[in-house]
Amino acid sequence: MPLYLGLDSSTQSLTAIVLEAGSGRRRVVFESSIAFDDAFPQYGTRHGVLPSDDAAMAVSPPLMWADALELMMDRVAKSGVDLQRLAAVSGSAQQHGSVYLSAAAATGLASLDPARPLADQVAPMLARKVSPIWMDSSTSAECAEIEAAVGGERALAQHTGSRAFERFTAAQIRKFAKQDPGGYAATDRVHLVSSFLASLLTGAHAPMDPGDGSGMNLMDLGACQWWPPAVDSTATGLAAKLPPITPAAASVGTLSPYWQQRFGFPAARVIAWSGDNPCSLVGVGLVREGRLAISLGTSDTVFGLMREPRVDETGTGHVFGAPTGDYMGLTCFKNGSLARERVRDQFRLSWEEFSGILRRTPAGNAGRIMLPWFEPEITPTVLTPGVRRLGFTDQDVAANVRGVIEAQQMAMALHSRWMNVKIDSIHATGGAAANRDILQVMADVFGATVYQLQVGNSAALGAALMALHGDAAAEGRRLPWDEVIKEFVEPIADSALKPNAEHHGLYRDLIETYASHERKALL
Ligand code: XUL
Repeated sequence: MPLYLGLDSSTQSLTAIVLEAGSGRRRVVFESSIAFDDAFPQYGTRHGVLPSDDAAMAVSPPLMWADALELMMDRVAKSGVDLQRLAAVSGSAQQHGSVYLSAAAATGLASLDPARPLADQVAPMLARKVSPIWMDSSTSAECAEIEAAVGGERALAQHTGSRAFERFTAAQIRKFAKQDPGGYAATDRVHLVSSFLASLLTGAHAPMDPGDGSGMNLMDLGACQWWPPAVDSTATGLAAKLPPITPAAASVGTLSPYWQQRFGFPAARVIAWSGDNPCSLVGVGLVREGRLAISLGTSDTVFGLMREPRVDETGTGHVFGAPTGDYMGLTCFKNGSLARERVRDQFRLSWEEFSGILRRTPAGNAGRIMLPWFEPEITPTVLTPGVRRLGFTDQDVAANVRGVIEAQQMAMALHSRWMNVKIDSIHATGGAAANRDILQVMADVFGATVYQLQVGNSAALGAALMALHGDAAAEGRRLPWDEVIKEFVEPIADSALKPNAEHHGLYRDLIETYASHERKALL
């Protein structure tokens, strides 16, 4: 019975899931995570990011991701799973982050020495030591320049699925080319985190998939190819530095001799990696239109599958490619776990105490509203952070706990209206989805039934399921996505949280108040 490995390189950790899938048996046989800060203190990251005095800057060391990949492959090899049954590997990575490789990479990747650690051999291939990641918001000038050059934000959004966003790769590449022309000239290939890690597995430059490619402001959504006006407006000579785009979940090679000789892996197929949100779409079972998923992680994201690429007229959301070959709408909020943890830590609460407060306090927080911008925010764009508390102080424990949770849920409901998805149910995922008191607020705000999923690591699970789908496709078998996810993506029995009609009515009004405070705060 074949095995499928899914990896997820997120902001803070690398997770692996191995699935066994054959006739009559489908189950997870291995699951493990490595937290970057703990496993690799030598890089000095905090929550996976290098500390910076500038709140707008966020970069991470790509060598740390290579180190984690090697450590995880070692763990998988030693886990007791029968490696020879491993048919395919795929992966997920935090979106938008870019890795800059020099011309040395083409030969370097193909000749990795199995006697030596990976990161030591990747170091000489880097044209830039750090990778700007999705938390970076330092590129407003570049966003404006790119939009102006392609004919405005609408033109960019119509073609690439998003207006220019600070964290999207085009603006990041442009900033690098402006600030370090030498480093940019020495760059032979710009990878995303996903295609970089896939390249390390195959021992050759891997292509990108449309799901992650659409997080760059460079890809034409309809054609799933680079859009020349955006590419040419971003930086000189960029077209020659971008990898090709491959269809979603296509086979891009096999595990290179490095992995075979160093850890005893077979030449398993490597299926194109994608971004964590496209992977989560599959990992939470959104292979059909009509449901919404909400991931409560480092970032909070709300997303749904779309058959057609409907672009957000309000300019807050994104349209990405989906692993199924469809599209997905997504809105991303930076103040996710970090904001929840800030409130919890300020009052020295345990999560149990935090939940207890949610249970004891009335829905609607007596009309009090928080704008939870502890960090610079992506949706709406808030470059200078600052929490606004309307009707309470920063010392009021109960008002702050309820305030942050209600604010996050109302912001998600408000800024996902553009997707026009009829929401009857929500699949909740990510670390904080374990907290049923937070999910009850979600159900009440959205007026929809919320389900918890069995697997917390939806992006890694999605990647393993992409490996399963891609492997079948490469062998000429068309496996419908409903079949792919069967038994792996089931909501937890009895996990359904139904909305309270009275509370929902209250939130319907409060959202309009929230929206008007948000508008005023942004003036
Ligand atoms: C999505 C986004 C984040 C990252 C987090 O646009 O920026 O969700 O993908 O990993």
